[in-house]
Order: sequence, then structure tokens, then C-alpha cells
Amino acid sequence: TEADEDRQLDALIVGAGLSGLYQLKTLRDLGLNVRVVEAAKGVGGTWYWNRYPGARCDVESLSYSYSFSPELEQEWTWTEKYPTQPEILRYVEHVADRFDLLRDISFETRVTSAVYDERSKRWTVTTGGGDVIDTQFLIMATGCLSVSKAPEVPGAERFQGPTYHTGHWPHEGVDFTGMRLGVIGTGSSGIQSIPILAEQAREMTVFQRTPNFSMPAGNRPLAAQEVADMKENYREWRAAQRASGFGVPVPAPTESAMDVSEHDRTAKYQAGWDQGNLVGVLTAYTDTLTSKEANDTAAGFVRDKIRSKVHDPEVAETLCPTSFPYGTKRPCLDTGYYETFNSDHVHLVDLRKTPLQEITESGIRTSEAEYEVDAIVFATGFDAMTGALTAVDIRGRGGVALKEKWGEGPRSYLGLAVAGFPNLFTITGPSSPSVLSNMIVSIEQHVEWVTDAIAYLREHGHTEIDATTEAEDGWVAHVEEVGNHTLYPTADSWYMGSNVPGKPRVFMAYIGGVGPYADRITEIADNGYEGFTLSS
Ligand code: NA7
Repeated sequence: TEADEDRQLDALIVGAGLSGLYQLKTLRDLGLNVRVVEAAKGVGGTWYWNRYPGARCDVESLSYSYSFSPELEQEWTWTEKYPTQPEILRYVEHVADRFDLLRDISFETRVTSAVYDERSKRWTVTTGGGDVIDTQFLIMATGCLSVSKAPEVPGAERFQGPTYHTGHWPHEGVDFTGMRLGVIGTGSSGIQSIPILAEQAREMTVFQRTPNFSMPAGNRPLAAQEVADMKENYREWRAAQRASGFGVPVPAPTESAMDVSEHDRTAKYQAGWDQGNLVGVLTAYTDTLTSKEANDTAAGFVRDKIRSKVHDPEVAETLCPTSFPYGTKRPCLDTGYYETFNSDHVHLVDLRKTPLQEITESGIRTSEAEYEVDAIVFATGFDAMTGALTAVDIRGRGGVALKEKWGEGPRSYLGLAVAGFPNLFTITGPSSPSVLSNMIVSIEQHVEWVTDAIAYLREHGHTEIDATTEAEDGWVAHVEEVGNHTLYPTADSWYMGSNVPGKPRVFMAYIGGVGPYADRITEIADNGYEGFTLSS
């Protein structure tokens, strides 16, 4: 029966975001009996949940879109340099519809456990509703920033007014007009939403633990001609994206920041700044991410920009990041963020000087004062990279729990597979470039690799694939070594797990570059899946 077919699968994909949808399409094209389960009521993943005011992608829309279908590229027309969350969600819904994906997705279904049976070489997956699904392959397309994190401060349940997390914004929207609003968190979500929330609120207090580096996005409507030009050159552009370092083609820098005069350096940073993107300043010189001395020049440039925008010098200094090198926490793009603090009704509280103590019935208390507010927005981020994977009770060979195996930090072969967890794939898993790249480029790379691997196994009569521990150890060591050549491990960032109390301090992403990484995983596949044990 149809119901049985839904419970006896070749492949089960968890998540109907950009990864899960494309994975569904490719595995269905391969002829597999495949389904997607998704906790939300609709497709979109990140773009389904993050509906806070001002939510946008920080990668330009012409680059942040699927490349697998030239027809899709031609028929979809982006309207702004940076796409808003509603526009991206419309795009994702269009893709789901166009490729007839919805019929194989079960919504409002959360996977709670997945247990590998070594004899049948299949996974038994259980959902929150008690459904049991039997599948050969299990593909976690659960996202890198999908499990939200509350601030670790007591008392939230006591607060009399409404509270919101940017990562779970109500679909009907919220209007803060006339209210006194408290916002905790100044990462990308805070920086994007604060200027808009400030337009609504009567009084707004922003609680900042760590200031971030942000640049003006320079967002604008796209001109018809530039869209037409891109549509004409998409194939070349896509190839360049895939070969690039961050999934966004940029000219490779040739000089050290220390080999040029201060005058030339400032001019170059200014040119990068004027591009209004995440890579302009970051890739101006070869050593921004590897030498503290070089990095200081970029950081100093951005701090001077902040000082020039904020009228009150004390507020300006509070907004200037000094505790980590530029770029080692994800930089932000904004529209009027710093200028917001020039409004009389917007106040900034420095939690480094006056730590957050508790949330009370009527507001937020720091070591210094209690701030009465009518509503609170938590822009406090996510249990990144590993949170969505360890939230499911995944058990591999010998009943070993993934959570246990990752007790001291994630261990993964290529960010795609975990030794001892056969027939399990993680799309943009930890120790792949993922979050250090234009995500959709990394997503397509992984989805296609997984699809090819499954096709290969079927062609060769194998029923099981498992990474070897040696290959995994080698990859983990390589990721660490490459990371240690950079300044990333010196920052307290979500890349390092430091935003979640108790999370092991490990650099969870691969900074070797999207292009070189793609070459490596392709080579591994071409060599008959080097580092994996295939068996029938
Ligand atoms: P982020 O970038 O993790 O930002 C979260 C913010 O919330 C950041 O300023 C945190 O300060 C702050 N925070 C978190 N916990 C607390 C507590 N307990 N007390 C005070 N302040 C806290 O999340 P976003 O949602 O903004 O962005 C996530 C990614 O999405 C972004 O990097 C892009 O890749 C897209 P901290 O810096 O930890 O001191």
C-alpha cells in the first residue's frame, strides 16, 4: 500500500530547506523511493522560521539561488541586490512547486530518533508522532543554524509581556508601535532587525554582549539590465562560484596588508567597503585572516567607520568590536544599524560592563539597573552546526550515540559522513566549508556528491557505506591544521561553539576554500570512495 511505501524507503531526508528539497529532487530522479520529513508546516528551513523584520540573506540574490536548473534560473527574477526573507521563501516555494516536490514531503513531522540496524543495514527512524520509518539511507538536511538558543539568564518565564526569538518569529508578524522594547543580541539577526524595530518602538534598549563588525549592505532594487546580463552569463558565473574560496567569485588578493602604505591600504579598504558585501574588505589582502597585525588594519578601518557614524563618542566606543579579529566572527551587513543609535529613544547597554542578571516580571535586570520593557526580542542566535544533529537521538554501530561520539566536538569525514554511522549523510555537516561560504553553493556540492555516492553504491551492488575511523581522524586533523593557520580559533564565536555554555571549543568549519574542497571530495569519489568501506 501507499502507506507502507512511505514507511519502507530507500532514502529518508530530514528537512525541507534548500538542502532537503534539492536532495529530494536528485534522489527521485535516480529512481529511489524517497521522502522528506519536516518539522515546520511548510518548506524553506531557515527561511521559513527567520521571519523577523529586516531578515535578508547577506549573499546577493543573483548568487544565492540554485544553479542546477538553467530553466529555473531564466524564469525566476530577483528584485533586490539582497533578497528579503519573504522573497527567498517565495522562491523556495516556487521550486517545490515547479519540481513537484510537495507530494513527497511530510510536514509537521519531527524526527526524534534514528537507530542503525547492523544486520539489515538500515535505519529505523521514529518521529514525534510515533511513526516508524525504515530506510536504507538517512540524510540529515537539518541546517547549520536551525536550533535557536535563548540567553542563559533566569526569569524569562516570569516576564509578563510577550517575548520573541528572531529565529521563531510569528507568521502573522508583530507590531511594537508605542511599546518599550528590549532587544538582547547584536549578531546578524539583531543588526538586521534593530533599525526596523526602532522605527516602531517608543523606547528601545539594546543589550549588547559583544559588538560585531558590520558594513552597509548598499541594498537597492536590481536594474533590469544587470538581471538580464546575469541570466546571459549564469553558467560561467556558477562555475566561478564553485571554484571560489567562499562560494562568491572575487579577484584573488596578491599582497600583504603590511606591504603597502597606509594611504593605499585605506583606499583599498574603502573600495571593498563601497562594494557593500561581506568579502570586499575581507579579501582585500592575502593575510587578513592569518596575521593579527594585518587584521588590525582592517579592524581599525571598520572601527573608524563606526566612530564616524555614531554621534555620542561613548556609544560609538561601545559599538566598536575589540575582542576578536575582524572576520573571525561572521561579519554583518546592515541598513542603518549604527545610525539607529543616534536616535534619542534608542539606548545601548554594555553587558560586558554591567552583566545581564535576570529577567523580571517587568523587564531586564543587569548588575547596575532594571530596565522596564513591554516586550523582549531575543536575537541570541543558535546552537550552530551540531545542534540540529545532536537534537535527534542518532545511534550508529553498537548503539553508540552521535551525541556521545561528539562529546568533545564533532568528528566527521569531509563533513559528509560519520565513522560508525553507516548510510548516514550530513548535508553541510561540521568540518565542511558550509557556514564559511555562500551556503547554497556548498549545499549543491554536498547534495550532488551524496547522490553520486548512492548511485555508485547501487551500480556496484553495495548496500552499505561507512567512513573509516582513520579517514575521519585524518580529515579532522586536516581541518584543525588549516584552521590553526588562521585567526578563527582565537575568537569566541559560534564557529568555535563558544556561544553555547559547555559546548566544546572546536573550530567546526573548514576554511580550505569551497573550490579546493570540491576538488578533494570529487577526487575521493573518483578513487572509488577513498576512506570509506563499501560492502554488500
Ligand atoms: P549570533 O550571530 O550568534 O548572535 C547572537 C547574539 O546574541 C550575539 O550578539 C551574542 O553575543 C548574543 N547573546 C547570545 N547569548 C547571550 C546571552 N546569554 N547574553 C547576552 N547576549 C547573548 O546569531 P544571529 O541569529 O544574529 O546570526 C546567526 C547567523 O545567521 C549569522 O552569523 C549569519 O551567518 C546568519 P556574543 O557574541 O555571543 O557575546
